[in-house]
Amino acid sequence: MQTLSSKYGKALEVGHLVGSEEIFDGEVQERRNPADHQDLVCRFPTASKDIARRAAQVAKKAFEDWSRRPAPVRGAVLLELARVLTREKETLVRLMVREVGKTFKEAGGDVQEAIDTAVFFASEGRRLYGQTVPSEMAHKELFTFRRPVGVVGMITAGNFPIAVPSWKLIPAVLAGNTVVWKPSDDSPALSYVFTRLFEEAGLPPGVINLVFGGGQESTGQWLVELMDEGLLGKFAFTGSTAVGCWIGEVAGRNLLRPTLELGGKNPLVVLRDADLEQAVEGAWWSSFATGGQRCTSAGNLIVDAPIYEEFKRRFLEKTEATLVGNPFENPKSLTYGPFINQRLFQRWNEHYAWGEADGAKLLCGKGRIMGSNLYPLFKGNPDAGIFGWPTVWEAKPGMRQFEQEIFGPTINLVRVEGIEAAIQAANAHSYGLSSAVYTNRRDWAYRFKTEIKAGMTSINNSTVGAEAHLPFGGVRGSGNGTRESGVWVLDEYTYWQSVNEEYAGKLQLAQMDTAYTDAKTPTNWSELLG
Ligand code: UN1
Repeated sequence: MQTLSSKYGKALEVGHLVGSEEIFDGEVQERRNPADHQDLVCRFPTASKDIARRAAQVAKKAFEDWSRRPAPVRGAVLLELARVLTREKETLVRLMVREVGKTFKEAGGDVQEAIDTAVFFASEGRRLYGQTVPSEMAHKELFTFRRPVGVVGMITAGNFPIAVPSWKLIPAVLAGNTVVWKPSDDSPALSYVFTRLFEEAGLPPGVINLVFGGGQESTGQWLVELMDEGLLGKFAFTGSTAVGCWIGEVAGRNLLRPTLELGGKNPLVVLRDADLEQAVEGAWWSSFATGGQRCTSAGNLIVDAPIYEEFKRRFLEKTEATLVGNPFENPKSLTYGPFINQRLFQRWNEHYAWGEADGAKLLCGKGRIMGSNLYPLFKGNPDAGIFGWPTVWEAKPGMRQFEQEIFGPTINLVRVEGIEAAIQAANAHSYGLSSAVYTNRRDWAYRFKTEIKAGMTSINNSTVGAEAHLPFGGVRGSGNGTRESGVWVLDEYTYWQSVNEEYAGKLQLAQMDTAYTDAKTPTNWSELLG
């Protein structure tokens, strides 16, 4: 690694980390601060298929030793990781603000989520429980053990550049696996530093290998294809539904179970009895936190008719007070910063044309914020990066913007009449990640949580806000039912081995040699009792 000076701090020049080697091979790309393109953050190479393959081979070799270390010893590395992450939290936060354009507050949450995950799994190394199971025969004992699955290929997105990789890397290594990780090309510097911090915490070389590059027809695709070469025992992916489906196909033909955390179009429902102040606050945060670039961001606000106009008035008032700008130069006040990348901006920008063509009504928002299209509450130089107006529509089920995920600051208000119609609208898309309802009626909350098709549901809270020890994941187009975080994720990084031990000194056959007791001649109870 080398450092160069840049506008808001140092830029890193890094290579792939394979075993104890840093490899600089491959076409070099640059990552620039999305809020200010003059600020170079990282130069990083693109790994060829050969490098990805070599990383998998190194990981396979490292597995031999790492998987044999006792789980509490592996867990101790994670306790140390929690310490080094805590020590470096501020540095990581500053780097995250520069590299992906989050606000300081949200970057702090992102790093804290990794610390929490490390703390949780450090002690999980002292559990990683299996069961003792009674045998149907004497002098025989049965047990279950969790065993690691081998080398895990991972691809992660750049919107949660530390938290989401930590959900995968930490449980994977705790369970004794080794990893080849291809992070988003939006967050190479953070991924590099994160991997180095694992090493510093005592993780042996080769347990986590880092390869940089793009997705399609680049390192990501080549890494996925290593499943066909028998080099991976598992794949874990956070990203789009289309790519997730393809990874699922490759994994399926190799009989591997992938972890797939995919898109969302998360509904937030506000019913007529809701506390409106709370609902407006939660809806606004769900819509505009991270500039709408979370997979848990709200997609549609579904509002009950009797309170619709009042909610709309208050929501627009709150939206119009949203502060947007360059987070690095405005450490305290902003709601959101720039688009993480050009691709997300293009999709968001395109939805203005969808809205117009599909007959949605634009209530607030004027596309890209620029010097020539200034948003009144913008802070900084809008032309230095790519920023979007907070955008609010009135839309209906069936419209593209109602159904399709759009990463960016935009939200639809959808008017419905009553709980029945609200739940129907909340399910009228193909995803199922998170969901929320604002109501004080327990029966409505109950109906919502039982009838909504989503992996995560909030009652009187926003659509975002996962915690490190609660399962995270979706259903339908949002994933394949796998879960991250908490004890549940261990099922994704281990398989169950059943063991039976024979102490009888002879072969005892289950079912055939089992000494079941004989039933007696039946008594006719109805005749006896008359
Ligand atoms: C994501 O957007 O991929 O609950 C993850 C949340 C965050 C994690 C989001 N803690 O919104």
